[in-house]
Amino acid sequence: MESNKTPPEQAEIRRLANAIRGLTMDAVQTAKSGHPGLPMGMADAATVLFSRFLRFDPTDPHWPDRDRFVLSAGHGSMLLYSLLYLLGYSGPTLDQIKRFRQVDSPCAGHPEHGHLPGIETTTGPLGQGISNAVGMAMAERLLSARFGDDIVNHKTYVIASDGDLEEGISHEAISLAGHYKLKNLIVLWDDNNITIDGDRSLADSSNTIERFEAAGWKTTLCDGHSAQEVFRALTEAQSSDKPFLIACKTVIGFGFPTRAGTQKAHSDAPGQEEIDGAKKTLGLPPAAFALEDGVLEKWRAIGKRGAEARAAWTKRADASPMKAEFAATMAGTIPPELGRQLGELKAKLAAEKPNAGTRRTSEKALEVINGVLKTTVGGSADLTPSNNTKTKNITEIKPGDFSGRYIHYGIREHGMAAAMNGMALHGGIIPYGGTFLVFSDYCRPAIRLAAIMGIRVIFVMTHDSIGVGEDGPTHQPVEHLAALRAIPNLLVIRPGDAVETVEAWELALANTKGPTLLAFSRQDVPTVRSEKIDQNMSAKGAYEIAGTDNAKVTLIGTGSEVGLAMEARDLLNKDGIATRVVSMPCWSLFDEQPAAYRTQVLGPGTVQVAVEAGVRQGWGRYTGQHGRFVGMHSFGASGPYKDVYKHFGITPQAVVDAAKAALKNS
Ligand SMILES: Cc1ncc(C[n+]2csc(CCOP(=O)(O)OP(=O)(O)O)c2C)c(N)n1
Repeated sequence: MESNKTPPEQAEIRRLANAIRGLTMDAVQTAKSGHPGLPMGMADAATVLFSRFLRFDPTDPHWPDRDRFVLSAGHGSMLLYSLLYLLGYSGPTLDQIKRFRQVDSPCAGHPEHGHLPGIETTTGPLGQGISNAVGMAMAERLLSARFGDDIVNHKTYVIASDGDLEEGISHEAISLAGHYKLKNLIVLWDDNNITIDGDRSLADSSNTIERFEAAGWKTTLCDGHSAQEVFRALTEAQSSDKPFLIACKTVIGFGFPTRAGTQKAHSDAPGQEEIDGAKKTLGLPPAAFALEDGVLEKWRAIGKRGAEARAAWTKRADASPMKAEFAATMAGTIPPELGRQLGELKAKLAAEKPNAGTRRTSEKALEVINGVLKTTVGGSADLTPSNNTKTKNITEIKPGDFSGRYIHYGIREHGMAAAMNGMALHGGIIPYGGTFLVFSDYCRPAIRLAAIMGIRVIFVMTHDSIGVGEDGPTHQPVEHLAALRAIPNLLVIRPGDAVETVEAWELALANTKGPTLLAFSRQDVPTVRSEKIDQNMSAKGAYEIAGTDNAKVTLIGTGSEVGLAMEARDLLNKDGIATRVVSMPCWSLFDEQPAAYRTQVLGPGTVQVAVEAGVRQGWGRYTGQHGRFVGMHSFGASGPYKDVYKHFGITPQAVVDAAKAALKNS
């Protein structure tokens, strides 16, 4: 077994790395698509990392104290697939590698979390992986502070490309990591000077080393093809008191006779001639997918390196008095006690009937949640007093001090969202973080990835409509709810009052299969659910909140417009038009209900009028042919929020008029 202390021999590392190169070339050629350049360029550095430093055990890929490895440049996916195969993970098999990029293979175009053990996160959109890694490193520090170094003490390694570092999100991630002194984060930058269009100098002349240092990182340079140099750099990184960047000078497509060092190596099948030439230079057997004799055995032996460390860890963890707590933390279980306490809060709110912004009730719910759970880690992108995300019972995380549970993300919405994904992927943390709903656009790529991966991340988005008021159209979300509802596997919940707000939090915590976005109002809303009901009524997505016999009209509202619908109902009832109100906090949960339930809620034989201070898109399916929509048809306007509502005709009277018009036409 190779130890970390054994400096690598160049010839040996090259021989091992060439196996990655061979598999990559053949897989890309067979698929007639893919990206050989990065795996061939970074094969040597990755081999040093995996054979000397990375702590992992293919027989237990979910070992909680393993080092995390993130291939941020997901286009180089064959690097990861080759490594997982060579190291002896349960997948991919060689056959699956031969079917790289085919629908029946887990070796997807870009690494997909959940397709294979060892893929710690889904990457492909550049910049996301390195930003997830910041969250993973943060999660490790937080759990280490709670459970001790004996149980949690590992590193997060990243391979990042020029593209990763040119993306704006990398700025947010790098400065976050530097600020919080995430010393366990080590980035290997594939410094190959090549992007798709050509030389990096076409579009970028920034000094990457100085950029990282300015953000509070330590850095070093190395020849990414020199085993000794990479070993030296990684050794230096082990004892750093800051996050660490290793700039690995490499040649893209190392080994290709004509494409190496050029943008032609970046992607696409290189052609058989190029492959034959590369195999000859590298000393690889000419047959497709063939490895040099003895190389697979060598790699498999490397795959066994971590077994001892894992066994020792298991012994320590088993003997720890915190064993059960650690297991429950990593499993992310929610104790029944929380349900009981949230039930009490619901009952209290139903009795007290507060007239308050749902963001404020959200804080009340969070206070209960943070009191019972130790796994929640909150934060905000510099809108803490507005998002109401910091409860009194949790303290702030400070640079180098991870005893707290609240992160000041700074004005870094995108970095925050991606870091939250990283924390959820790491395990042991339920992250929630806030900004204004209008800035969900700044988080969207990370929200989308959370939805693809199916991870529990809770986005707290307050100021959820023109109810923002004076800040005006730039700050008033209009199309955002529609745009967010378009993301598959994202629960978008817009609770209508205090009681539904508690229910929304319950649903978000219970949703372990994907992210949840909670949209909360800035402005005060009345409590409509004043009856004590133990059941989580929001769980079905929509329900009748106010009924009547022989209804002619069904008003459907979400969020702050539920109260408005209730006012309209009073007016209609006064006019002798029997009207019921449906609260619809979550479309996608409603869509999952049996047809009979949906029909009954939407009110067969009534006309439907939906009211939401957002755009109409999508509402047609609930309001039907004769139904109406009262909402926004343009961007908002600056003014006191009540005036803005009036200005855009989102009023109880407008709803009444719409209902009467709909009845006339039906
Ligand atoms: C957000 C995002 N934009 C664009 C792309 C398309 N793309 C894939 S790789 C790449 C850049 C290639 O340059 P580099 O990152 O240096 O990788 P290398 O050529 O060294 O493999 C681009 C623009 C992407 N994957 N993600």
